[in-house]
Amino acid sequence: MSSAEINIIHQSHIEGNKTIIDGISTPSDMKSLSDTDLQQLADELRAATINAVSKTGGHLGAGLGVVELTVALHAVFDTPDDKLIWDVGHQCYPHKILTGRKDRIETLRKGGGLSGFTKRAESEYDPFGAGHSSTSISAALGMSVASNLKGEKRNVIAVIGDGAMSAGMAFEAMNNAGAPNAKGEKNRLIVILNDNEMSIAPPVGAMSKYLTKIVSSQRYIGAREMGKKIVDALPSPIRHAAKRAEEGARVAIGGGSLFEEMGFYYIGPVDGHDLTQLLPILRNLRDSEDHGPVLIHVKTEKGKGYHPAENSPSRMHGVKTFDVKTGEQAKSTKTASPSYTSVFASQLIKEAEKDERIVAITAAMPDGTGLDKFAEKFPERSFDVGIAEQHAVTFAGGLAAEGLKPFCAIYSTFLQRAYDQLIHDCAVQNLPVRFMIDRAGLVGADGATHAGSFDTAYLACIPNMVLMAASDADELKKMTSFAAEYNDGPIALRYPRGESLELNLPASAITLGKGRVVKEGKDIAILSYGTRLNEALIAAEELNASVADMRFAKPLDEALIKKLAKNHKTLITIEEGSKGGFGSAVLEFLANNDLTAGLKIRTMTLPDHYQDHDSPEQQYKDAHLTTQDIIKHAS
Ligand SMILES: Cc1ncc(C[n+]2csc(CCOP(=O)(O)OP(=O)(O)O)c2C)c(N)n1
Repeated sequence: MSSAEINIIHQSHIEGNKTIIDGISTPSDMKSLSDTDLQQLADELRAATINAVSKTGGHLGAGLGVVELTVALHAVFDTPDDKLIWDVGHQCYPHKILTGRKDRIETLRKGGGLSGFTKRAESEYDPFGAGHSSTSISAALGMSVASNLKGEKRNVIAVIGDGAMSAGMAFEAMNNAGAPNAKGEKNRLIVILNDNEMSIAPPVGAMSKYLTKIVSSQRYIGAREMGKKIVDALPSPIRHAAKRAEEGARVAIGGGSLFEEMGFYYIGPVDGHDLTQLLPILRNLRDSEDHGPVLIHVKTEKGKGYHPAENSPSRMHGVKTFDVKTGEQAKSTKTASPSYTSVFASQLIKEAEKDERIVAITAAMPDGTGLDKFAEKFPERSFDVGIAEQHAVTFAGGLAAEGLKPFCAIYSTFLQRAYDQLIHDCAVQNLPVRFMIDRAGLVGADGATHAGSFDTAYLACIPNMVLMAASDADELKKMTSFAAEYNDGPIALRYPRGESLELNLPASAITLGKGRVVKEGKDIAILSYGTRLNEALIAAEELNASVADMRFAKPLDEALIKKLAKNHKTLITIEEGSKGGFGSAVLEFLANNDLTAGLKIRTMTLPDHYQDHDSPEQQYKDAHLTTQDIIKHAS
């Protein structure tokens, strides 16, 4: 669809011409539509999605790729009684439009508005919340088993991308789903593999190659036609003879055999933009009584139907607001300073130029972590392992065990997934893996599932770990450099999302476990760990307080804490992290060393609840981490 066509559809909507989408409040309104109407609905849904995201920003390409699939699934199945689970949830905007949220779609990712992912609290049509990838098959299997145990009959459908399919969890779930239960039966489950040959970046690894091979095999295309005829001709429910016939065709060409071997009934590849293929297959599955786990391999194109997104799927994966006609995204008005991500990446490149043992690892986020720049410079020393954080960390452990200096750059929220690998494979063996923890702290519009709240708390309790947090761009450079030098065990460095600050504080070298006093004052001392140093300094002007940039949460600068406790009446710790992190460590040290007598102590952390998506400014206010909040805590 060209931009002009999108505008025509959108314009006719604005001008009050009757469109089909106007009549759809929930999927039940789609049941009376003919297949031709459903095609028209898909075109309108695509235009509505593009127009909404052009105003809100957010995930674009993934949603456009599943417009027809979304229409087909809601037309055929009886949601919300049938359960539809979108993996990651970033492709669910068209689903939201069809499931009672059309009128609020332009509030996406804004404070008080719709979430950018699926969310149980938001709608009964979102039976399982997401944000992190590769959870859908496990959740769907759980729901399918629960239905069986409760004696209820329903369809449970997981839609998972080819990128998400590369993660260990997806395989664990398929391994479980493909095996018979205690009664010797397999659970009814439909997995739709949405293969658009893209993750955020081009997908990596053998799985991706395997899927490409299935789709591109000449022999298979012939068989696909045959498969389609058979599927079209299938009586409902699917009969064993027909099943065997189709299976024969599929086994002969080998397509999908990996899934077959895992106990799934493989159907595909199917053109995911062709309703004449999708609808009969889904209807047959819905009507068949006796199917176990089925995998439908659907081939789609990311950004489908919108040329700027088709041409640049990586750039249009997540977008700012944009001009529908040109696809041009909004530029920030002020002169932007470099992001913390790019400050880290540039420094790492400098370090790697000096030390050839430095290697870098990303789990499917080369752009997001800045390691795409590193890969341009050092392709052989750079590793994108796919959406596989657990593997990334243990792989880094292996590299470190052989004397290399791995920098494993993973967002705080995604590192949660590799917790055991971090302890068992790195820390217990004291292997010097460098964890570069991007997006540490609040993340604005991405909301609770993506907030980097917990890393300090979940890392500070691990023996052998060293934890640092950067308070500005200069500190991030120095700490990256320090991490490159430090070779005595695992070390983590946290830094936030967004544009970097330059606080222009006097130069001071980084020493293991040492903080620095950046302002001398009286009575009140603010101990800042990481990003809130600027707010602490502004508050300290008004309070005439001392400020320490503590730099390390582990090992703590005990001498400095002791000195500050002795010379002040009030100690305030502040960090952009959950309870149980830096502030707790300081409190524990003070209590265990009888340093609390006569001292007023306050710990400022993120709140003990999940913060929804909002502007960063509002999130800081809601978290009570602003300058004014520091002043209030002092009184
Ligand atoms: C555990 C985890 N790691 C990384 C991400 C970041 N992420 C969001 S979408 C995405 C790509 C998903 O690719 P795919 O499953 O193929 O879906 P597509 O966007 O192509 O539709 C990634 C890596 C995530 N959401 N969860």
